Amino acid sequence: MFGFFKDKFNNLKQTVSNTAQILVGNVTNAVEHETEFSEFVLDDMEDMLISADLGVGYAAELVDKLRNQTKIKPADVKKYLKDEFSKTLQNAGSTGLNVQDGLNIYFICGVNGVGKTTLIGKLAYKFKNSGKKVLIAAGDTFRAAAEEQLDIWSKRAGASIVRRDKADPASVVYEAIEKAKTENYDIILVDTAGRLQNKFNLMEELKKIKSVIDKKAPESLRECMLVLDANTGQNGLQQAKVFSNAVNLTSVALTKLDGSAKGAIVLAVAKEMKLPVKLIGVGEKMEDLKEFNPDEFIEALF
Ligand SMILES: Nc1nc2c(ncn2[C@@H]2O[C@H](COP(=O)(O)OP(=O)(O)OP(=O)(O)O)[C@@H](O)[C@H]2O)c(=O)[nH]1
Ligand SMILES: [Mg+2]
Repeated sequence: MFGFFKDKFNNLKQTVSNTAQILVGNVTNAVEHETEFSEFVLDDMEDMLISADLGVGYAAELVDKLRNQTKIKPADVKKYLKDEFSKTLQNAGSTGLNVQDGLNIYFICGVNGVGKTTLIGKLAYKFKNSGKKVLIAAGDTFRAAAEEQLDIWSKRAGASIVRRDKADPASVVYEAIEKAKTENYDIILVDTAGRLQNKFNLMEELKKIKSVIDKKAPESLRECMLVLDANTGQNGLQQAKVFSNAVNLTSVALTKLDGSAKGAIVLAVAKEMKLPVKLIGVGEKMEDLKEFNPDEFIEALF
């Protein structure tokens, strides 16, 4: 795990308190005083898990395991959920952000407005503070204000930027890699567009940018990270599938977790996509980024 994230556990507890209430609190309150897992109780529990945005399949699986068994009692429901959620996060793989010696490239994608550019600004700041030389590649040349926004973030963070108005994003990334290699940068953060004329064009553009990295610096690509807005709930899963087909994702960043009641999407992504959540956005400021820690997340939920 990369050492620049030092957060107080209590903050995370605060951040996920709404999620904890609907995902754990409500289910536990409704179930733990029952004497047995009747069909009525199980149905109720399934509905609550679905409305907490855990996903229909995952909710059904959790409830099915409680049917026709006698070992786990309703009074154990909290511990049961805790164990199941822990297993799901474990099975999704390592959560530490992949950082190595030499050049590290992070490719950041996601639909419009999820918080890609903000995440890049925050990451640039974290890396910069830990003594790294950081270059941002402004791969969103589609939206008019995108590069200015990135410019502001890069200045705030003290990072350099490669931007070319209206240029082909793949050529911007090409140039960034050349610059990083000749000037010994440690980090390239690649911002990408969230919306093009249509989904097909967006995916083709992402593939093209990715292929530049694959050709010019395959050994340096550390993460192909999908950014999801926690508040989109199950829609996020659909997005993950589309992006996964295009660019072979390695991880997820979940933004806007502050105040969201839909943090269960962390578990849904881990379960359905087998992708680890590595970063969480917990506000709009430069410091509001945390490295996701599954154990802490589980403790904060329960
Ligand atoms: N509360 C909160 N707001 C966030 C967080 N991350 C981003 N935002 C806000 O979300 C909005 C969109 O963020 P951007 O970073 O511009 O999103 P984007 O994915 O780059 O958007 P496009 O470039 O249009 O695709 C901004 O108003 C951000 O301040 C977060 O973790 N918490
Ligand atoms: Mg953006």
